[in-house]
Amino acid sequence: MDNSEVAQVFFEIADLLDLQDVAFKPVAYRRAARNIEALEEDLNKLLADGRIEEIPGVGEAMAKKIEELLTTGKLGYLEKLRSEVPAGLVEILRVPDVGPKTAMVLHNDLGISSIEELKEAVLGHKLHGIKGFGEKTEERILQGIRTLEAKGGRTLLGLALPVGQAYVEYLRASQKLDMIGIAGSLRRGKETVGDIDILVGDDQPAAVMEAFVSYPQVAEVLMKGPTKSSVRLKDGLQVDLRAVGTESWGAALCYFTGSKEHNVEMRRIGVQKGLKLNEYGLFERDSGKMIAGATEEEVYRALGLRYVQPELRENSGELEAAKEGRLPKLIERGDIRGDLHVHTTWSDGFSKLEDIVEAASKMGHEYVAITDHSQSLRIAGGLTSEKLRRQVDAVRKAEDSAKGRIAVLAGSEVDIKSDGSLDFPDSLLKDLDIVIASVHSRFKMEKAAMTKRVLTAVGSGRVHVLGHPTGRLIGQRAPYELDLEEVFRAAKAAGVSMEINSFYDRLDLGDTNCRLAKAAGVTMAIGTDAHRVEHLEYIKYGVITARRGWLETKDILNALVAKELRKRLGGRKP
Ligand code: DGT
Ligand code: CA
Ligand code: CA
Ligand code: ZN
Repeated sequence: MDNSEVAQVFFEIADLLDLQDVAFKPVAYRRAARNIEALEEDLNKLLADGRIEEIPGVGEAMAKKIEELLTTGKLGYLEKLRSEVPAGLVEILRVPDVGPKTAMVLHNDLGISSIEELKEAVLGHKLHGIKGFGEKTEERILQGIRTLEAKGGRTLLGLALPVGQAYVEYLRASQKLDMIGIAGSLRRGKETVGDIDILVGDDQPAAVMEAFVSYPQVAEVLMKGPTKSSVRLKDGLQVDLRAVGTESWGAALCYFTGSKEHNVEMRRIGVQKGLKLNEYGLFERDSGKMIAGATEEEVYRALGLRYVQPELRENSGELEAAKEGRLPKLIERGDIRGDLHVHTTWSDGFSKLEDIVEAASKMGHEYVAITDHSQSLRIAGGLTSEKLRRQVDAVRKAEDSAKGRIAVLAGSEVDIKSDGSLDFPDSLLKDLDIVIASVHSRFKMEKAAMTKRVLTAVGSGRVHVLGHPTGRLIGQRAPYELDLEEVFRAAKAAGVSMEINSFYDRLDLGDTNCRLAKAAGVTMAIGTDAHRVEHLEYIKYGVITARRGWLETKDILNALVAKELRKRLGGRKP
């Protein structure tokens, strides 16, 4: 067992004691757990030296428990506590606003011992009768359950990244740091993250730790140590900070970027070469001499590998590719020349067409496609044929007003109806510069029917892009039943691109499916699905997703210059 595992056990003990309404002890266990997490040294080493009781807050009784955990990997006391408290009650504590007291009342009065049962009771208004519980409490608990379900305890990339970047900028500026950056799953660009990890290279990090816990957004300091601290922000996000010596910056950045699986494979490659890799550096096994560690690049090089971009570090073939020099040259934000999916006040957007065009031009786009909804999608203000005709004129005018600064494509995000037909007649679609076809209704069709529906649209000869191809909303709505492989095959044959919808609750296609689509020879179109000017920036999340899908410039439709794009879009329309 390592330090963090022992700390986890102590946290669990504290929860279990809370549920038994034991006084004082939970606080003591939590304090000890935090101190263990903050330790510099390995507990196993402290045990060997007989120094366990030197840990602040750890007395004789706790020291014995730590020893039992380290030597046997188990703890009798924990097992006893677990047997005394109904399984599931600990889980209920994860619901925001439900503390141990509430959990015990719910259990004793209503026999509730799982989140599932709690939800049922709340929906059935069973909490009403209990003293101290009212409608408000029910509402709050239900809200809490929903939040928990939606995120699975994780936060969307698009919500976490700005928070992490602002935190890093605050530390960089106030502490004059050059070695600072985001690590963990956030650096890898995963669609959701468990927490935010920040790494600092600094030989005297005391002031950095102080500044970290003093950040105005901090709600609670979970732990503060000389090289490690951890906070919870007001919005609920947890942020971990680690500081390492400057000579270890690269090795530590590798280590704390992960993924864990990538790290394991890196260490294995090291072992084969007689080397030892950890967060402090790369060392010769026999002499202990440090041979790399100041930069990530030198760590990879010393292992005989090309540099692996963070988005690829999932142990899904990137290390073999790095060894053989066949890593992809990943698409970058700067390679993207325009946005292919934008809504305006003509349908359900909040920004005017003219403002979108202006903003897109300002951010450096060579083109922007205006793609409002089609007539069937009434709740989203879908355009009638006649209104779309008028919008095309407005788009041409907006382009003229831009005086060559930006090309404006007249398009539509046209509904794929349940029989696979498109929501506008051919005669209208053929006059548009770009057509995105999307499913927005009847999500629950069976796989065969849904696949046929989508294939009909893909094969219509009128469609350039299949919009948000799986329909999933991260943490909220599962993808619809669809044979994606068959869709990819048809798309390749018809020259239809798959969208990477960049809105951070969609990211659709996601990373894995991007990779599959590329393997099937399909190109991707990155679009923001912006509904207001500010959303245009979300293109970055589409780019990150594309990178996680191993995509290169040639795989991306909107990496083409305007002229080439027009040729490609026009070329395949009959
Ligand atoms: P998350 O936060 O669940 O989205 O995922 P990560 O990957 O950010 O994981 P996190 O925050 O627990 O740890 C950050 C990185 O630190 C992780 O990607 C790899 C490294 N790391 C953490 N714990 C371990 C460990 O026990 N073994 C190894 N090899 N690496 C670890
Ligand atoms: Ca993390
Ligand atoms: Ca972490
Ligand atoms: Zn849509």
